[in-house]
Amino acid sequence: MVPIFSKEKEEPIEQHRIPISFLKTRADFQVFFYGADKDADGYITYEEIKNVLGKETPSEQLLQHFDTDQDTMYSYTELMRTFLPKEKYSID
Ligand SMILES: [Ca+2]
Repeated sequence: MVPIFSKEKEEPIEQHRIPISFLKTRADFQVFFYGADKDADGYITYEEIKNVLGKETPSEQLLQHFDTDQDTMYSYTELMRTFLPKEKYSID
């Protein structure tokens, strides 16, 4: 018998986030993002994230789930959703 449906469950990963001890507020996040975005194009790479977060850097495999458009670059919005609780990232 060939199974029609995969048994693997899709995790609703967008509901999760990755807490970082020194990223608690939008101000913290802005310092992190603009500090990491050396060429100021609004996108940072995994390596740039790693340079700033150091040993708190999540694994590349885990972080890839938050690269919503799968372009291997992390935008401000993508990372805000990764690191901040929802009530902190509403755009005003
Ligand atoms: Ca992206």
